[in-house]
Amino acid sequence: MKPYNHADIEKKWQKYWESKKIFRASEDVKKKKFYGLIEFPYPSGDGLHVGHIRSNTAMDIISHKRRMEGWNVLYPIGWDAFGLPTENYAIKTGIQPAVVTKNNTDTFRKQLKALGFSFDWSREVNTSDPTYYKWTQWIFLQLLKKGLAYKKKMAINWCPKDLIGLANEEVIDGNCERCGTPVVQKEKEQWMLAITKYADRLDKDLDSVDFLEKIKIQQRNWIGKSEGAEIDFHIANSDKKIKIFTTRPDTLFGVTFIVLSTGHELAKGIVIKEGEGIELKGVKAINPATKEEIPVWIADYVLADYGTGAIMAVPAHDERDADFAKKYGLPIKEIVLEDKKEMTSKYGKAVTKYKLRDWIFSRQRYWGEPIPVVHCDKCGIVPLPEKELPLKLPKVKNYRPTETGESPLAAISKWVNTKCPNCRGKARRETDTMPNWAGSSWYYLRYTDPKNKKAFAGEKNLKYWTPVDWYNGGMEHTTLHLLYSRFWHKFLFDLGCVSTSEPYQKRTSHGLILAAGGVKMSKSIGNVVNPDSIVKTVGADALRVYEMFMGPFDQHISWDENGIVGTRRFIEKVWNLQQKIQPNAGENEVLVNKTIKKVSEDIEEMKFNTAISSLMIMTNEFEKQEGVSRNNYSTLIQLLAPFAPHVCEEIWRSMGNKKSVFLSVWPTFDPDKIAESIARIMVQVNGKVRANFETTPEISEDKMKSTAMSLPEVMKWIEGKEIKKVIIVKGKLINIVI
Ligand code: ANZ
Ligand code: ZN
Repeated sequence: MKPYNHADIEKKWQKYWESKKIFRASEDVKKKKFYGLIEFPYPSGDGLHVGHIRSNTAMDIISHKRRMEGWNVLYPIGWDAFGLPTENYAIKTGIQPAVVTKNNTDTFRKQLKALGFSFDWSREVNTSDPTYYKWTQWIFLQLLKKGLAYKKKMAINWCPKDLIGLANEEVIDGNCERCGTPVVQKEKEQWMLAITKYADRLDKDLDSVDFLEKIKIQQRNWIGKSEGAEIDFHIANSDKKIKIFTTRPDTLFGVTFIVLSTGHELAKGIVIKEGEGIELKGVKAINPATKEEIPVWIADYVLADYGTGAIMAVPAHDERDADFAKKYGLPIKEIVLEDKKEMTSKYGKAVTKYKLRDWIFSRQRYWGEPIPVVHCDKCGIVPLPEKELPLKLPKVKNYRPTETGESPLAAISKWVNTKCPNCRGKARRETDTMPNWAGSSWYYLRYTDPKNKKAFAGEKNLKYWTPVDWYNGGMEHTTLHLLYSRFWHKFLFDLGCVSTSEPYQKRTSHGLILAAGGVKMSKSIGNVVNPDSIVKTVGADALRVYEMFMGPFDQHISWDENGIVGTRRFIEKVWNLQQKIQPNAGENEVLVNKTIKKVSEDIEEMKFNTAISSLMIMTNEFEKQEGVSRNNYSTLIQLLAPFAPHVCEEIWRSMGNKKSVFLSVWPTFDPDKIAESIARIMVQVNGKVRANFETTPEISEDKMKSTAMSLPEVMKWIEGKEIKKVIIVKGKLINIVI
């Protein structure tokens, strides 16, 4: 047996897989398809982060398992390449962002390839490539046509020293990230996308998808659907009225005053101090239920852009109204609640409001998709004809936004001054660019047909691959990217371009990898782990296995150097077992069947750490045996292959197999072989079932007790409580009495 040389093995099989196109996906209608997706990386100058490796490996494992189960798998990769860091780097160095991006993607590609991910590299996309953003611009034009893209005066973050508009992420504690000057708000016309038109469907359709509950909750809260009523309060001695929004029409008899937001039209020109209120003197509103005249106040606890920007105050039932009433000596009236429905139909109109706001869709920056419209004095805003797409970014000398706050594109008169496509008269190009969320809103569609020149993707390919079957990504994208792309997808669905109304059937999320000590990895602290050096010293397989073993996948976890040493040793053990293969060794049926079951189920539930630990147990058991059957060892290699692809491919082939281990069939287990060896223990707290776990029927009472008490679902109930009694029915049930 050769010694385990990870460097040679890893290079060898990476080359082999690529040349044999093993992981290329095809639109094979005879096969069932699986589309697994990870969030494509932003190719920053820092190179690949160990966090990328964690999420990529997870979906790689799932993709491999699916392939071995006979599915036709698409696992694509690309670059979310427009964005601020690249642009800021260009400002600093003068190097063109396109060049910076090329260098960075080259580095990322090399790093990802060195980890052996089974991406279909032939489908690589890059959002900053004109052949890609042509279609981002095309989708924008469709939104414009349908009235879903519009211009509105909005406040932007403005640094009065640097004279530039700042993105939200460049404002740190209210100050400019570059110079520390307090940021002010500057009014500017912005492009907006009317995502609020889809608020109802974005909320409701969450019922039809398999997203983690916490993801659904976050999206629902963000959309903020609220069912209530609008009620008119007439102004005494005037034909004017104030429309309010309430979720509590049942409290109408307890209304003792009205509060307007500072942005309300009746409050125009009135300035108030933060946190304070002022009465709108000489104006009284009439409570439609009691006919009483009540005062009208202005205060900033009422938001201008929610509901109607005005409320009916019920200090007896609402805390903020109560605080306000006490502060300004306003009456508090106790009442009996009425029936909500009745009150709504008698005084108001039933309405649904959303917290969601329209999406600000322009930036005064260079490195983004140019918005494909021109401004004509005669015709107004005129979209570019589709045949003129892509509208390419011109080269500029200076990447800094201009001193008026316009994008650097505004300074290139040759590019800006153009002809109106409508009247052929003089016109100016739009100089705003799209935000970095544009290209990522539809990239998963482009993967299905990345080279298509006639459409963003062909109908057949879209129909075959969509929806994405499983999308894993960061929790931080729940209310931005994930929501934005659901919106675009629904819009494309309405246009008839895609055949499903949701882009992603399933969405899961990973925890972050932190530096040792639980702090964020950052260049300035110098605690960033460099994957390249780990791949070099212990190998990509050891790194992959470590990242899957380091802790529960959905939790944040700190880096631990020693852990890598441990996983490397595990891989060496598996390697050395080759010596133990004996033609006449017995089969360890119970262990093998149990491990197949455990690993198969754990992968589906993203419990990669426990899957690996059962493979470690299997390996240790094999080590103790006098010999290992070829059959049993093959199973170990197949189960481990998705985690540690290179070393398993090497072993598999040196066992005489002619084809890749990934073309072999995923092992299945025989339930009869393990039936008697598994017991499911119910865990009760005070007689109520709170959890259960699987074990062997022979488990000792002590072990039953300690296992039950260490389950998080149980700990929650017993923590800090005195345990009075523990009742055990061996092999069946444990009841903890507190
Ligand atoms: C009377 C009332 C009585 C209210 C009561 C609440 C409790 P959600 O669920 O968030 O939609 N509200 C309405 N518009 C507002 C605005 N622009 N700024 C701040 N508050 C506003 O909350 C709806 C409730 O928030 C509304 O119902 C209104 O106060 C207030 F016992 O009306 B309620
Ligand atoms: Zn014109």
